[in-house]
Amino acid sequence: MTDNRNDSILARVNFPEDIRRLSLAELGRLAEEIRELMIETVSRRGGHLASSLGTVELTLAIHYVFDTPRDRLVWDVGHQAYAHKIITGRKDRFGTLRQKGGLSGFPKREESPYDVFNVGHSGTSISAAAGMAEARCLKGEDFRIIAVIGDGAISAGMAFEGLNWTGDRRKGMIIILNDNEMSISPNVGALSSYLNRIMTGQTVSRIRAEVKTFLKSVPGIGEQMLKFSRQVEESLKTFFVPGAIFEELGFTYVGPLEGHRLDPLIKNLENVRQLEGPVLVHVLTQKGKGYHFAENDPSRFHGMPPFDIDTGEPVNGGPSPTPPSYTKVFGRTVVTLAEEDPRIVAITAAMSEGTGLDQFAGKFPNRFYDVGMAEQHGVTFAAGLATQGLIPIVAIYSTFMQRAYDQVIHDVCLQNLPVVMALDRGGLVGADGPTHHGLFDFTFLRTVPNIVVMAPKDENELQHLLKTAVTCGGPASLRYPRGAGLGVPLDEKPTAIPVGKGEILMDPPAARIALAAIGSCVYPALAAAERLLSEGIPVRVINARFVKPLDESLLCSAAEEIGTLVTVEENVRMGGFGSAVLELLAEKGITGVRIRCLAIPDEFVQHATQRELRSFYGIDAEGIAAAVRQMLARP
Ligand SMILES: Cc1ncc(C[n+]2csc(CCOP(=O)(O)OP(=O)(O)O)c2C)c(N)n1
Repeated sequence: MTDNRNDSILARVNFPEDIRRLSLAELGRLAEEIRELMIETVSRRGGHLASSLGTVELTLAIHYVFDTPRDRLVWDVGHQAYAHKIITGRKDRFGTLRQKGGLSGFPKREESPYDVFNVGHSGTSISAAAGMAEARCLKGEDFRIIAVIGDGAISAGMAFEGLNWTGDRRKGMIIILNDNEMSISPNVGALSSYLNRIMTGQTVSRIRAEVKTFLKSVPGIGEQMLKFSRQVEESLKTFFVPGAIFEELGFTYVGPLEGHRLDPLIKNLENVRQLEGPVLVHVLTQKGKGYHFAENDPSRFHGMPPFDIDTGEPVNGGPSPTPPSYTKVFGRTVVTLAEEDPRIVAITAAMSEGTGLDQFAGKFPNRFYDVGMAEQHGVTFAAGLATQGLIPIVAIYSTFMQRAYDQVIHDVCLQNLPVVMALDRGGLVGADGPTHHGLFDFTFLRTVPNIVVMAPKDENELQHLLKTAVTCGGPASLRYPRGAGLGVPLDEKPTAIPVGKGEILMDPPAARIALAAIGSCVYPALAAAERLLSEGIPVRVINARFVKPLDESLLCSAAEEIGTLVTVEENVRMGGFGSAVLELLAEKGITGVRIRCLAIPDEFVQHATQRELRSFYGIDAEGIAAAVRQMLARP
């Protein structure tokens, strides 16, 4: 490994103070060695490679110039912070990246004093840094604050809110805009186009051309003024400055700087370090820099499963071609439904591949909207579309839908608009950890009037519930898990299932217990029931399908007939499906029923594989069977 070579620079580097002793040439070599370590590790462990490859020099330059951790370095999203981890005391543990008990894939305060703010969702860095700036002032302290935000993340509403505040408060703070023109896919939006014009120098040239045309058009004195303006062009520089938009908001704009040239980057940051007030440093980087497969296909290498370094192709542990993932089946079904119904439109918040909407985008470009990393805008935008008779499907990961909760309540449900919320990555997502698990959506959605809340047991039912969602005439949410489907046969045509209708999947005579499961827990419940039956314990298995409205008669009759009920879900226990069943039984006055709710307890779930986590929380077949045995063993 790089680290063990005799001439390795990385071997000598553990903390930022070590890099502050290096020459420029050594820093350059260190950057290469860090890249090698990142590529080698991510090829084994999977992770966010392309973004981290793009920020190696920037990371080195920041730690070289600033006195971290005394100076506070705040990352946005945090998927680009691998080099930061490597040079802040975690090099030796880097091989445990995203493994159970190992390093998190994101900055995490519990992990290191160099990680000053936990992160995973976008757009938080400016507000967090602004809070630190106010605290510094109140406490009479003196340190610098640097927020690093991508050109994708800065399109989040929250980032704009942070800019608006920071520019006005005028507290010293440095925002580094890491501009690689990419979100996961190529970036979208007016700000992105603006940054692109700055980068290519078009803004400066356009303003110059416009001024020239204007001066020429002034009769008589125009030509003279033009000559004069050339003479004073130096002093007019402020009018031509790129990044004027940030200057107008109260920032000193510096850039655009080349993000892979250490010498000028360091010199510029040293100058920036001396500036007062809010500063925005615009740095141009290349996503995937230094690994040609990632440079050529940065979207694919944004988040990679383990891969072969020589071919750039996923190896075992990567997504297998069969069975198709839930995401894929979702994407295909949206296309099928849209072919039948021209009112269907689809929206993503910068995740067209991740949500499977890329198929739809290719087929119906005019009915597809990528709103950027702007979930709140996406949901209200969908509501607007729905008021005009369209049926929007908003595909957003469960965890990111948390951002748009008020929009779901106030803009969609209050007006009872037919907006479909397709929540991919519902439940435990695995290695991305606590910022990314989708464990709250049953709870936060089922409390909102008008909405139908569903989860399919497999990829075939996903098709049918999606059809149910687009035909139910009001707000609907549909959540499904990360990863491959179960390989069940897929019906040719999606068919709507009556709203609120669950099903009984297994009903042996003299059942001693009823297992009511939903979504990804249905098959594990079935497997548990089969195991229990073979031990002489007959179990009724219910696929609830709907968290809201519940299939009241199915659940109440199971409780009354059998008297012992276990609910199973991949959601927090509080307020989830099990809670809904408890509320139902209480409301119906059904007493004397023994109930247990298997779900995620009141804690944040750390990173590990989905399998490890399901086992740990007792919602896999084994855990469910054990819970049933335990329940029946008690008098
Ligand atoms: C609120 C939210 N929405 C979506 C995502 C998923 N996501 C992670 S990184 C990313 C793109 C980030 O682009 P940018 O900020 O430009 O950083 P880059 O990867 O290009 O360095 C997206 C969409 C997220 N982390 N948070």
